[in-house]
Amino acid sequence: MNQQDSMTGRFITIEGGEGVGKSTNIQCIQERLRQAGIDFVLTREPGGTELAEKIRTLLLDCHDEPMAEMTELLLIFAARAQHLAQVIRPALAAGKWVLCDRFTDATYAYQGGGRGLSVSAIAALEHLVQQDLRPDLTYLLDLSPDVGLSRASKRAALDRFELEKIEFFERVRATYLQRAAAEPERCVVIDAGEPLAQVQAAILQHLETLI
Ligand code: Z5A
Repeated sequence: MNQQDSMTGRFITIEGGEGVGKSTNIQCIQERLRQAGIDFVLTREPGGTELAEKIRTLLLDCHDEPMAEMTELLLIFAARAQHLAQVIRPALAAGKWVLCDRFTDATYAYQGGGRGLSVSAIAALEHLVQQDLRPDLTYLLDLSPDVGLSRASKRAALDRFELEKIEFFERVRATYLQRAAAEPERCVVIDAGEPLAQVQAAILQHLETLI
C-alpha cells in the first residue's frame, strides 16, 4: 500500500498555461463539491500557506537580479514541501478532498519544458519532496498560448513568467500534453478554447464520475 492508499481524501489538480481559465473553472468545481456535501480544501501553487505565499511572491515578482533557473526550481519545491506539510497531507489524512490550482505537472511544464531543466532533476526533487503522493485526478485546460496570453493580458500587470516569449509557452503546452498522453487514467484534457459554458459542462460531466 502506498502512502496515498492510506488516505481517504481525493487530490484533484487543475493545470494549464496562462489565462486558460483555471481560476474561473475552479469556481464551478467548488460549487459542485459543496452541493455534493464533500468536505474539501481549495488551495494553489506556488503558495497555499503563509510561508509558501512569500515564496510565490519571490517567484512571480520581477527583480533587478536575474533568478537562476535552478533557484526557481528549488524555490518551487521549497514552497511545495511547506504546502504539503501544512495543508495537503493533513487535509487528505483527515479525509478531505484537496482542489489545487497547479501542482507538479506545472513544474515539468514550466521548468522542464519551458526552461529546459533536466526532467530527471525534477523527478528526483518530486520523489524527495512528495514521496509517493501524486494527484488522483488532473484537469488539463488546453489552449493555444496566444489566446491564453491575450486573455491574461486583460488583467493586472504581467508577472515574471508572463513576460516570457511565446515559444516558452508553446513548450509549456507541449509538455503538458505529453504528460497527459502518458497518464490518460489521471489526466483529463479539456479544450479551453470552447465557450466557458461548454468548458464547465465538460469538467462537471467528468467530475460526476468521481462524486
Ligand atoms: N509555476 C511554475 O513555473 N512552476 C510550478 O511548478 C508552478 C507554477 C506550480 C503562477 O501561476 C505562475 O507560477 C505560473 C506558472 C508558475 N505562471 N504565470 N504566470 P498562476 O496559476 O497564478 O498564473 P496564471 O496561469 O497566470 O493563472 P491565472 O492568472 O489564475 O489564470 P487562469 O486561472 O488560468 O485564468 P482565469 O483568470 O480563470 O481566466 C483568464 C480570463 O479568461 C478571465 O478574464 C476569464 O473570464 C476568461 N476566460 C476563462 N475561460 C474562458 C473561456 N472558456 N472563454 C473565454 N474567456 C474565458
